[in-house]
Amino acid sequence: MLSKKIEKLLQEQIEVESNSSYGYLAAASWCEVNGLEGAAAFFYNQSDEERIHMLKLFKYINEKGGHALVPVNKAPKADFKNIIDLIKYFHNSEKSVSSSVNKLVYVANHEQDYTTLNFLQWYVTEQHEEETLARLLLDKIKLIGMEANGLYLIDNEIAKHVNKKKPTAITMGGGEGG
Ligand code: OFO
Repeated sequence: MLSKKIEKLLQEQIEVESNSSYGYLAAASWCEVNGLEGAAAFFYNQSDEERIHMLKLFKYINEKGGHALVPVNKAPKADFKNIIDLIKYFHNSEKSVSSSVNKLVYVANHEQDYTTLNFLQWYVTEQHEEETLARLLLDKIKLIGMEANGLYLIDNEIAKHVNKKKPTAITMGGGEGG
């Protein structure tokens, strides 16, 4: 059984992951309409991954006797000044997700809920990887700069980080129906 407090925090984390998923979907769409195909593929993939993070929380809450609820999403940011602005947004978003995961870890530890603590370790590792990736991309694209063919190189650089192991709308190909 989950304590009321832990269930509430896990439910809030569902919202956080869902908002990330929609935020990255909006980012993917912005990239696509701005001719950045590599970055679009990357953010479609990120969006799918965040949805999976959300679903893991659904399963966990329900398995522990709680009731996971579908969250109401905030309208995601749809417009960006440029690709650097977008990657900054990605980095800030990951930092904020990490803080909410850390808060959950703190409370689970305090309540001696070791099952939840164990479950959360996966999120801790994931956040470390995603924050590192966001910072790496930000450093690299600042280094490349947007002059001359910079935007083309940036797009290729981001495309290298699409996680091809997991199926997404992009890697599955479009227009194949349900
Ligand atoms: Fe959910 O992995 Fe980052 O945000």
